[in-house]
Amino acid sequence: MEAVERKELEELLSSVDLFKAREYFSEFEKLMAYYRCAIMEIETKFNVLNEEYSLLLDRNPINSIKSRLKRPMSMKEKLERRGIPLSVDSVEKNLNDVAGIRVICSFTEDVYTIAEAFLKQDDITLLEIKDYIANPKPNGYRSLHLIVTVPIFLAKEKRMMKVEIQLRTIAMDFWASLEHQLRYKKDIDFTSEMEAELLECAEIASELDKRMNKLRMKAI
Ligand code: 0O2
Repeated sequence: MEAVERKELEELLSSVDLFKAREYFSEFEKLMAYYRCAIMEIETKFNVLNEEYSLLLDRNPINSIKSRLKRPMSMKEKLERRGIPLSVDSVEKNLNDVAGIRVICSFTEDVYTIAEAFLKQDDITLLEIKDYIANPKPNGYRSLHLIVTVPIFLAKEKRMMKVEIQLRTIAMDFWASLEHQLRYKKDIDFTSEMEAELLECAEIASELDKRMNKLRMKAI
């Protein structure tokens, strides 16, 4: 656990009974360790697919993979927003994105090829799919979102863990990363002109994906 996360968690627990707090803390740490294991399992699956497809295609369909555990404060905010009581059990039951993996692909077609091959694996169960590439969000956000369960094998048990996977192209990731930075920068007033410009940028990024794909087709 990183120092900032530990500090936030300690802050969260400072208001409750100390004995209980210690108990919650160790339960929470255990759950986070399970999520880290799930991230390792899923990352390996995408790395394996990238190896195989790079032989087939003579190029890497996956450009990079990033992963993160949701910060304790974000978990608390999300549960509170939905009016769900804060507990270790409710984190596991109600949050789908505690473990998050982002798979950045070279071309739009790669997103679907990799997602399809991944979802065919018999230990993966698809809980939810949101195709924001076929149906972009009104602000221009594009990505393919999957919520899946993956088993992790512990010393004495097998546990099914939920993981959120976001697959997108380099251009989609460029837009989403910068949009996220701008949106969450506290000293920036997000005006409707900025919204409109961001939407235009998302369309330019999408056009770039299409043109790069055309070039790829010519190069085959
Ligand atoms: P963070 O910090 O990335 O974790 P749900 O999570 O299912 O309860 P929702 O809104 O239905 O809520 O989920 P959705 O639409 O699948 O989006 C979840 C995540 O997708 C977000 O997580 C972002 O990572 C990403 N995302 C969705 N919309 C946008 C967008 O407009 N811009 C950017 N940059 N990212 C987006 P979090 O928890 O919001 O943030």
